[in-house]
Amino acid sequence: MTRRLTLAAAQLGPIQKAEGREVAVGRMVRLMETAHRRGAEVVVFPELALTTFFPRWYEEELAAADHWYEAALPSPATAPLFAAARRYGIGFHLGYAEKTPDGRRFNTAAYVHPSGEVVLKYRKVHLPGHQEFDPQRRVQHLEKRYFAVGDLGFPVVRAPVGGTEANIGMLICNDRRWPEAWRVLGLQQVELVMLGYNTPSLNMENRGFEAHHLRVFHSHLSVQAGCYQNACFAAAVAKAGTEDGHELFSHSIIVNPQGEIMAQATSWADELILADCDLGMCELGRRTIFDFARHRRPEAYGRITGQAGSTAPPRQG
Ligand code: CDT
Repeated sequence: MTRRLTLAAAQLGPIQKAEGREVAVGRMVRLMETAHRRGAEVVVFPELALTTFFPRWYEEELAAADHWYEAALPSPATAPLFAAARRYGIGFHLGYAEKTPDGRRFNTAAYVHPSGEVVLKYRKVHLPGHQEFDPQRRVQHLEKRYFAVGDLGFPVVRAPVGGTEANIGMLICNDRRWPEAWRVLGLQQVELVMLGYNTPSLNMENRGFEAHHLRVFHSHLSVQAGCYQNACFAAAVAKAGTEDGHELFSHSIIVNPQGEIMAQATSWADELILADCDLGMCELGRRTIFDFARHRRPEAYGRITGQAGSTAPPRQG
């Protein structure tokens, strides 16, 4: 069955530390207007889209970082996005830092229907980086300091998107590198994965050389494999460019259930890419090579949930 959706990935260029949310939100509203003119029904914005990638900045006291978080959605700062969604009849995905009323902090994404209803919320599970200041690193990556591990699992909901309905799910940045996360979505027949990222162009850990061109390759490899192996579409959307001297790569993509790239950003700035997605394409993989009910062997996968770290096999002889 043909179910068409015109999907837009709204890549953002850099947001500097000194820039307020109104700068980012103004740029995002302009992207939504362009998306509307070009016929998009859903717009996907990146991870932590409202501010600079603040986990690169160390604060001794967590409270000193509170100004990076949203206490509610919509908040006064994000209200113009909700108004634009209503005006243009477009649903949008937004990545943001969430502080709950009871003081917990999450790296969160929400999908908002044009009516303003938050239809789906996801809190990032795979938090990369470290908790304490690391003097060995060239740039800090303090997600484990600023966020708790997401407590919502990997939810999928059937939601109205554009003129149709789709099974939608989300991953956030580092999650895209973990096949387990994709498979939990695939087991719920996800059809569209919305995914934002902030990924440094260079490995900043200073623990060995990683060829620079492989950074983008690994990102695309993960998203294309995730889509193919779980028979779904994805919009993987960057915040890109140089934020206060620190470079994030771009290369946002929309991928189909065959793992093919349908559209790719070419700049390191605000840029809209679109693809016409036939959600019916998800059925082929789901009914054939990735018919999970026929072919999966969960009885052989115990280690996947039984242990986190790898262990070496015992020595023979
Ligand atoms: N934001 C985010 O998750 N970025 C990570 C960078 C890893 S380096 C600590 C990523 O996987 O792209």
